[in-house]
Amino acid sequence: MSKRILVGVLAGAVLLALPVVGSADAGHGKKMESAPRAGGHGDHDGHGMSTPANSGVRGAWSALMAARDGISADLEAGALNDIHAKSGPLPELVAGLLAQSGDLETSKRTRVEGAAKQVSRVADALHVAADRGDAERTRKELERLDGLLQLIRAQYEDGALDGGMSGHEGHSAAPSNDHGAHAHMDRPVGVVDAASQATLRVEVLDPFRFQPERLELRAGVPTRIEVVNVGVVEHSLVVKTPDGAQDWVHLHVAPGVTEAATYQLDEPGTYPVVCSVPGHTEGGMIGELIVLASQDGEHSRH
Ligand SMILES: [Cu+2]
Repeated sequence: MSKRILVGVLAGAVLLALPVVGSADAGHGKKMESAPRAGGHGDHDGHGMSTPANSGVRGAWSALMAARDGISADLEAGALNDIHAKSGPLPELVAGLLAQSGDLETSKRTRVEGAAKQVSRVADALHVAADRGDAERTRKELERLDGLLQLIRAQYEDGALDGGMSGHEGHSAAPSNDHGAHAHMDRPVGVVDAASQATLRVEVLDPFRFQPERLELRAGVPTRIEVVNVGVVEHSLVVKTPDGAQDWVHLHVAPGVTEAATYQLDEPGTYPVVCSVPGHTEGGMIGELIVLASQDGEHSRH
């Protein structure tokens, strides 16, 4: 454990040095040349480390994960006082990742930039909650952070950030929502035990899309909704009740998995569909569900 933190600290040192070198090229010529060596600890200034050329994003990512893991460890240990100092650098760490991500295609870069803004907000909320000694709130904010980190991670090629050694869930530092907001989910109120009379199939895919985005079902008709996750991160399909108080439809789907349930919705109208995984709605993962008016008399005639 402490070894990983040490690695994270070292990676962080590399990370802090590199963007300065990069910006020197872009703007002020040689002005910044001496900056990376500030501090006078010349005994490991980077030249002795065997860092492969492509380690930039990995180093930045592992520094980010080390910070995230540190916050999680403090939370588990009840050391909320220590979280303030660790949440502060999160936005810089994401900025550092972006600084190393010159190869990223524009649309993916835009998503990482969008997530970076939200990381800043979550970092603030994290330390406010921790300073207040509110462990429950701190945990919620950490879940939001994990959602954003997953969103960021999904923009990179498989293994580009952490080697992808043993599949998507393999890395111990990978953010996970498994024991998070979804574990204590109530049964969606639209679920019925009746036999389905229709089927609606929806794919959820990266980056952050429902396919199709517009769903239709008939009011009063038990309809099986199947959600197929063809992406590499977890997703969900959620429709709130018209008063917004409860989940009408909620299917949470791990990568590569299909989840289904039979729903009966009785109130015609158009309702927003969202993915409840933190950060995904903001990433553009939205759709709509149209509940069509029932056809009165049809059952008795046919
Ligand atoms: Cu999603």
